[in-house]
Amino acid sequence: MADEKLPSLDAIKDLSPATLGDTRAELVHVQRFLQRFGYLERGAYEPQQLDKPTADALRTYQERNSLETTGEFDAGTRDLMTESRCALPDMLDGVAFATRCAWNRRELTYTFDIGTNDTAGTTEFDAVRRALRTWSAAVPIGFTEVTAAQNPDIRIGWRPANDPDLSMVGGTLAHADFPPGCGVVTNALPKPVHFDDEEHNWSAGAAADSFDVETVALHELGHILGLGHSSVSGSVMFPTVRPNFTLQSLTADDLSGVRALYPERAWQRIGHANDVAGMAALGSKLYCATRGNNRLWMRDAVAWDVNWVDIGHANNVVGMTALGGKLYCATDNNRLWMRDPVPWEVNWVDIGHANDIVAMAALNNKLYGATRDNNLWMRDPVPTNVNWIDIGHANDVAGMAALGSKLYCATRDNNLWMRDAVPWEIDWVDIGHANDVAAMTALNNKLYCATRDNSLWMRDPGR
Ligand SMILES: [Ca+2]
Ligand SMILES: [Ca+2]
Ligand SMILES: [Ca+2]
Ligand SMILES: [Zn+2]
Ligand SMILES: [Zn+2]
Repeated sequence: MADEKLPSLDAIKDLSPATLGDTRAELVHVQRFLQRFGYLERGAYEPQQLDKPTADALRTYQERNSLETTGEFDAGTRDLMTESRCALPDMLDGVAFATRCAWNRRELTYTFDIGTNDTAGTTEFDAVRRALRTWSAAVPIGFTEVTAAQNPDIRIGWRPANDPDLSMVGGTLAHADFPPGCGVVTNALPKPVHFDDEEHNWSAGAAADSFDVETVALHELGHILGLGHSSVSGSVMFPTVRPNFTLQSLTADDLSGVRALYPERAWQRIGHANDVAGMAALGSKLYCATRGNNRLWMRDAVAWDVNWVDIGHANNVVGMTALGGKLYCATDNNRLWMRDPVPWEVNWVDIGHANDIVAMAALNNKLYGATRDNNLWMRDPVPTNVNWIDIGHANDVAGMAALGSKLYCATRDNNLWMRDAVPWEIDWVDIGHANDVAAMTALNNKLYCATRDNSLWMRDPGR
């Protein structure tokens, strides 16, 4: 993006009103402002004169920013133009845009480089981390902090005003860029989130003559996710910001924009599954145990309704999973059982205890169980009685599955959660909804669940 001919906001501030046909040297700064932020095409106007193209650009600027659309340089226009703002344009190629494009993945990484001495210690980084959490709480996007050596997607730091990738000289405070494929600063990674440390004071919270890091970071991270500037005054994505001010939560306008870019993954109904007490998946097959009649069933893991085939008994099941060519189930008498997944009746073998299980999953040679007392446990899938190890919490679980390196669970409050399958306590992240789940499993990069209304569903894993 060309940075020559930066507007002087001081020159704009001192400029008296101008109307169509007026010619004054300082008007060139108004024209440079309009050009810099996408309202006026380079070379398409007479410098220093409020000509027709300049009047049209003023009108567009006024309309977008809820000002009276006079097409003149008036006091209201002057006041807004001289407010501090984001360095990214409002329009591109003369076109206003609410969103640019989305990332083609939903797990992003970031790193910090240089902080600012305006704030104590690294409190500015904490403020940016809070802004990241605000966005990831609103849409199924995850941000993980990594080191600069780990190829981060986003690199965050403070810069001189004359920032080499996009100048922030003058009233512009910060800039970011749009996702790969629709960038205006760079299409390489990492994408920048840069704050001008030279010309502005930064603070954590509202402070006189200072800009709140979290407020500005929230705005810039909106660009990183693909949002453009909003014309809704008071929204996070509105391009201007005042000192001594905070806006640390998303408005309805911001939410509708970002949710259009990153919709929640939907469950697709793929058939029936009546009265399910436990579900597992192995090879290309789904297995389920049914409650009332204590039977075990098998069907193909295909995306349409097919019949379940009865392959034996499965009495009083409270949780089921499959691993390494075996089916496992926990029963309401606190026992754990194993059998081959063959399509005929065989006996289940008792391989130990499994107390108060509500759901089971299996991954990478480990069995996982969630219990009624809201704990999560892990044990080896050996045919002997071994101890389960407590690896954290799992509250109010209705169904559990494992896939890749992740555990998934559906809870009785109809949410779907994900965490790493690591042998220690970590938080579950909310990745959407899963209504009325009776049992859940996973296979070949899909999650499956049976619901209490006897339907079988499938969706993509992850956020
Ligand atoms: Ca600092
Ligand atoms: Ca600046
Ligand atoms: Ca500073
Ligand atoms: Zn911006
Ligand atoms: Zn930069």
